[in-house]
Amino acid sequence: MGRPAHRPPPAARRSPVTTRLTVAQATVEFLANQHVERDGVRTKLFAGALGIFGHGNVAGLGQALLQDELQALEAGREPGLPYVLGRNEQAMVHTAVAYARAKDRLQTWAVTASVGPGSTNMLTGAALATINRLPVLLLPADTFATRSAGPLLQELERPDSGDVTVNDAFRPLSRYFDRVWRPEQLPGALLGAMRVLTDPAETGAVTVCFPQDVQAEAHDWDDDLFAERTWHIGRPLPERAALARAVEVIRSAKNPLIVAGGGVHYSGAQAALAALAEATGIPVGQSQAGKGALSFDHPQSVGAIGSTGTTAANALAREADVVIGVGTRFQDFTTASRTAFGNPDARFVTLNVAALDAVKHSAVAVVADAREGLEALAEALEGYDVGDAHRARTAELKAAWDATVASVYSRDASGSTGDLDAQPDQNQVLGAVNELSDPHDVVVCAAGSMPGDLHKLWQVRDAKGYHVEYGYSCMGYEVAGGIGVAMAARDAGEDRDVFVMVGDGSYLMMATELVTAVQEGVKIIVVLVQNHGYASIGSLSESLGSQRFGTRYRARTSSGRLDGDLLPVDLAANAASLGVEVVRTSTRKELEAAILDAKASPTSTVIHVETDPFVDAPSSESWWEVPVSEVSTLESTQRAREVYDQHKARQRTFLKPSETN
Ligand SMILES: Cc1ncc(C[n+]2csc(CCOP(=O)(O)OP(=O)(O)O)c2C)c(N)n1
Ligand SMILES: [Mg+2]
Repeated sequence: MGRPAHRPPPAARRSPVTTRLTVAQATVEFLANQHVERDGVRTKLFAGALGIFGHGNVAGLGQALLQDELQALEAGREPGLPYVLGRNEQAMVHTAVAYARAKDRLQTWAVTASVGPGSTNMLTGAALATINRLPVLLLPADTFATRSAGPLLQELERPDSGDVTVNDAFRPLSRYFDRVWRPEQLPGALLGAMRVLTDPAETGAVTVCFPQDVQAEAHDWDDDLFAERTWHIGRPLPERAALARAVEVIRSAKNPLIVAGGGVHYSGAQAALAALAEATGIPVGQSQAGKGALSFDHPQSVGAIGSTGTTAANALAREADVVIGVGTRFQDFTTASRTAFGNPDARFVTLNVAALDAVKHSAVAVVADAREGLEALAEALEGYDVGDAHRARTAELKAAWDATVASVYSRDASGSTGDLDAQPDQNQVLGAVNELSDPHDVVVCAAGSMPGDLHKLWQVRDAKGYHVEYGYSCMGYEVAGGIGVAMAARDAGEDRDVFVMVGDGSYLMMATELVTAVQEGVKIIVVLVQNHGYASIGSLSESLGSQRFGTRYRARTSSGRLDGDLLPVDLAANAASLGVEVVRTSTRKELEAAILDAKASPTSTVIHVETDPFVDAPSSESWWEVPVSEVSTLESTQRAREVYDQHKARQRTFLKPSETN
């Protein structure tokens, strides 16, 4: 008798081939087999796993990573998920995120931490990743799913709930959050995590929590879970009608300005941006994440924009009738707290892969990949030109700013360098590093006074040459992030020195990863700027009438205040104790020699520079909103409030729809 046609033949109903592994072993095996592809180039999604072990992951994921490493050694191949030991969980996330940024979000790391404080140490890193739209996979350990021995060491007990753990704090910071209570949930959790990590519009911190008993539990896994899998990173095309709306607004512009953000880099859209700017003459200002989208000497590049912008970009922003955002979040530093764009009738056209960003400021939104969008715009704008007058104005403003940079870098019009035996101020420190580094070297920074100064002054000559984390501006990112950038360059076979610019405050917050750099043989050059406290917050405090209160590292005196001598702190000795080369410099000549020596050295160096904290960078002719006390007994505060009110009056709402303007 024949088999009914609708019944599949027996072979297709075969039971799946399974392998018995722990949840942790299966996770490592799965992650090792994930790949990404964009523009025909395919790479592994995970460069490896950063981790610190403790109870919660030492026996689960720790055992799985050990097994992976030993099996690879035996087989004479690379581990599926190479393991790197970090020193602080927050720092490990910074390293992973910096790596992902340097790799244009095409590769990242998994980060494993022990239960409790090891895991919650990663919260700051999670926020940083999500805010900067950079992918990282966090694997916090969690309390027992079985609750067999609760409460555990480091377990949060709540009288109102039995299923909340400290890891629930990751939920608002993560773009995807899951917890694997049972082995059967693992495939869905991992696939969901990969989808978000590799989606350009959704990416950020992705958190999958692993209860420690579940990590060690065995299960028969369908082998298809471990098949090589490729996640294709999309380049969404602009919708035709949206493009037409954008083109109509841009064609009406007399003096438009482009604001380039990090999305230009992540999309690899630098050449498309340059082509559009050249063809139309539209000048390009850059956010912190977007800096380097055009080389500093490109005729249409007017450098940094906003609170820490150049006078060139900010003058053009004040006058612009159409502002074209490309891959930018329009954060307050970029918009000078919504005072940068001075024309009350300014209209916005925003190209962004994320709808969240594309619609900001009531823009005519084009939701698309930056490269695809720019190429489509260039084609549709054929024949449009800003005209000779606007091109000449751009060139004139740009030349004036370049002269300002040359003068604060201490190179006057005759090329004279000034007194090289003097103590450098911070502008001269940046100038020395800028001029003595190679074009393809990378400068890394995150918090303090240097990010703003770098944004204004640094002359970027290579698209990957500028890496300032200013979404979260997190003190402590610098050294850890520098290691991520250096590892990314190493893995890409690129010869780049990485200059980590770090203030004494940030250094004290987290210099721990210098040890990791030594362990891994990763070379970074740390320029440690010693100004005995918070120059940035000190000058902000002064401008707000708060008299630099609590911003100097000074001894407490009998007056009860922190106004005594400088503290007997020796950060150079501290760095040397962590195993790196250290050079102390107190003059510009010594600094320049140290930079060249550090470049020539194969290992990491910390260059300790004493600087004058009271020499500021040149003005941006801009503002940043930090509210000042409305009432106060202090005259300094009252005066600052008056200035605040004047600026505040210039702030715009951007509620007017650009389309109907
Ligand atoms: C983790 C963290 N804490 C606090 C701040 C607020 N903050 C921003 S800059 C700064 C001081 C930085 O001091 P330092 O690294 O010495 O740089 P400087 O201001 O002297 O250039 C502080 C406290 C921050 N950005 N990140
Ligand atoms: Mg300082």
